[in-house]
Amino acid sequence: MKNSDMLMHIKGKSVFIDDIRDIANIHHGVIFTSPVPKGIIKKLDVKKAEQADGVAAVFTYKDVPGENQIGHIIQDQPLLAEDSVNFVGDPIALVVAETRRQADNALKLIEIEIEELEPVSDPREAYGKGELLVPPRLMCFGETDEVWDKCETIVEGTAESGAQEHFYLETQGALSLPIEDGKVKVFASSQAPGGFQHTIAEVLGVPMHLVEIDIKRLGGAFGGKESCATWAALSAMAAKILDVPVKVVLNRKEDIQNSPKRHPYITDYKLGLDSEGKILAYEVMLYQNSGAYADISLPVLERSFLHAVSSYKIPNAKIRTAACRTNIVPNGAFRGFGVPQSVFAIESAIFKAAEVLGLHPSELQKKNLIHEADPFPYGMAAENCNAEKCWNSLDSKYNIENRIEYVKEYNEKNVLTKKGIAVQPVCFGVSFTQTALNQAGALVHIYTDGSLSVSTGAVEMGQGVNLKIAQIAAEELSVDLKRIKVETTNTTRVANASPTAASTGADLNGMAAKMACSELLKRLKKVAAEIFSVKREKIEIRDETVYAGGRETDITWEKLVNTAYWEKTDLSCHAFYATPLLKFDRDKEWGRPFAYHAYGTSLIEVTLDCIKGTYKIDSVDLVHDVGNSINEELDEGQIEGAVVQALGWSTIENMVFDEKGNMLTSTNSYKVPDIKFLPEKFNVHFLENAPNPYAVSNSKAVGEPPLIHGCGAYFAILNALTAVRKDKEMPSLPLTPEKAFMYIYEKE
Ligand code: LUZ
Ligand code: MOS
Repeated sequence: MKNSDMLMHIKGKSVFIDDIRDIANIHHGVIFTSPVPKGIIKKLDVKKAEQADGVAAVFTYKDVPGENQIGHIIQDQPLLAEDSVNFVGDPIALVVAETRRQADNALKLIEIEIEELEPVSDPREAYGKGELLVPPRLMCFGETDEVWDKCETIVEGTAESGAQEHFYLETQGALSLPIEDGKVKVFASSQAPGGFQHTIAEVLGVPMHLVEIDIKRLGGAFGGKESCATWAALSAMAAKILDVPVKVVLNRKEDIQNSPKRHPYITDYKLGLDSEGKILAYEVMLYQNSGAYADISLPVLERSFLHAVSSYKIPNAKIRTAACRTNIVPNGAFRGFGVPQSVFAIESAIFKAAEVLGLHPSELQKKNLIHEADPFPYGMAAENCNAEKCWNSLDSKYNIENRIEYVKEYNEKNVLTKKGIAVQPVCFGVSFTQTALNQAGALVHIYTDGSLSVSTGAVEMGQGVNLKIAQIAAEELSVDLKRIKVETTNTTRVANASPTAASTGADLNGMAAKMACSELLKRLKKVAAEIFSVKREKIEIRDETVYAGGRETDITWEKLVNTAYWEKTDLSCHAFYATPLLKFDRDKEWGRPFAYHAYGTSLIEVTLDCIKGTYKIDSVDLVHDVGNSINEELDEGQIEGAVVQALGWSTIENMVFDEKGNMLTSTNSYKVPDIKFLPEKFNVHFLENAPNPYAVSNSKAVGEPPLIHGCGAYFAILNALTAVRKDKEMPSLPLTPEKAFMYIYEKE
């Protein structure tokens, strides 16, 4: 079953924000941003810009009608800078003109004087200066301090990972229309209709009902459109004040420089094992480079915190986190949401321990996998634990030991090239860690011709959530998929929607849609029961036909719907779903933050060119746990896409900042995996017979969990590098060909 938008995408007929053009009097906004990482604004003069050709207005913070604030977790981020700037790209003014080019030209006429202050770009340095968003968090599980004496092997080290750019095809943007009576309608490229509506209403100083957000689809998001409402808020503000439609769409360079990235982390770890290779204790400190403002950094860090032990059973753990404020772009959500950084830390520790013990890391990984009923450090026990099932399934298909043996033999025989191999287990908790966000609404209409319209809070961003929701609705009602239209995501139809995030889009909104359909089905059955004078329980609807007492009748779906209408039946239904059982106590760092976990195991093999330091990813073989898949083609696509995104993060996607925090990376220097970079062999298998009782249709969330597989690429390359020499410290991630080259050649 193909993604319903696919044909339109290919023909170029799908509509994204910047495709909406034929609106009378549309104006274009361009943002004037800070050229320095940190400073005090001494003078700002926009007069010349205001008088430039085609310019309708130049807005500064003084023009903001409501609150000049977009921080939604910590109120620390002005929409437009007042007296200080805190990163290169911090918005200072908005120029609105009749064309984008005129706005660009006027931008150059803005005069500014800034007194530069000493910026911080390193999270450890920020930590030292007390520049923290909130006090550090600490989770203690077991008796970590007491068991170090009992450990046979102890390794310590630092793992450092870099930023990542989302590189969605559609850049950030919004188009706002003034509607009568002070209302604005905002078409936004946003994962968070409810959140953006809230922020924009505050910025405009109006009640939320005067802001309508409407979202057709996004050209990719990956978390990058989950939190920061800057662009939508600016377009809404300009539209409201000028009473004209205003579009603010970033070009690629602006998008890379000014929008949130995946957080760079520095992590200090200590791992202790007994004589059998069982992990006894783990201690880790995660320094998050949060950037200049809080954005959604704290939930990201909380997810890192909760995934510190990844897929492993660790009886004693001490986990610490610090959200460090620096002067780089405020970082935010990115598929995986803090988990990859935590996984990188513990896998680095395991890799190091394996080196000390002269083993392949997979021996330690396998020995320490989490099992059924083992507790995570936050108290929740692994339930329906598929960690070992995934490992064994992969092993039965690819014989992990043989593959490692083959690599060893290859490396004994070859000097110019070396192979490397890594196993990457996956264990990913599904649910928003802010428990209350695990809620969703759906509104379903049945029209008198039997066609249906489904609205939910889910945002389609290419992941196919609309198709999954349509499938769920069609199955619940036993009607043809073609009868169902999934509508735009609109705040007037579904209110207070959580962002489509945390991999929960289909879980939450699919369940709400199912519940609404189930209620409608009940009403229709009541009508049928009256026609045939039987009890409602005797009625069944199968493939658009009514069965009464097990017998087929001549009442079709269309006939039934029509009859129901004339019987004055309500053919619209709203339903609400909130994930049950969740609770988490942040004082004790204890509870059940997740509805369930998704598991997987992968095997990644690479070949390293020992002369050039370049490498090739030869193969990725993996087993991943999607429960009962709602749509296998979509799930396979999500798994492949997520894996490739993490292959990029681990290897070639290198965001470079100078020591002041200036981003040196732009469009021409940021390399994402292309088709040639992809592994020649890429085998994706679903874990079989693994229904999940905790989500709709026994499925499992698939958006983020499989991303973790790709982190194994770093360790596969490192495995090859250690076949060249063993006297070097682990390089930071991404392990670019440059770093591999230096690893091979650099004198100690
Ligand atoms: N967003 C969020 C997320 O607000 N909370 C989460 O726990 C989360 N997890 C993954 C991705 N986005
Ligand atoms: Mo969020 S990283 O969009 O799930």
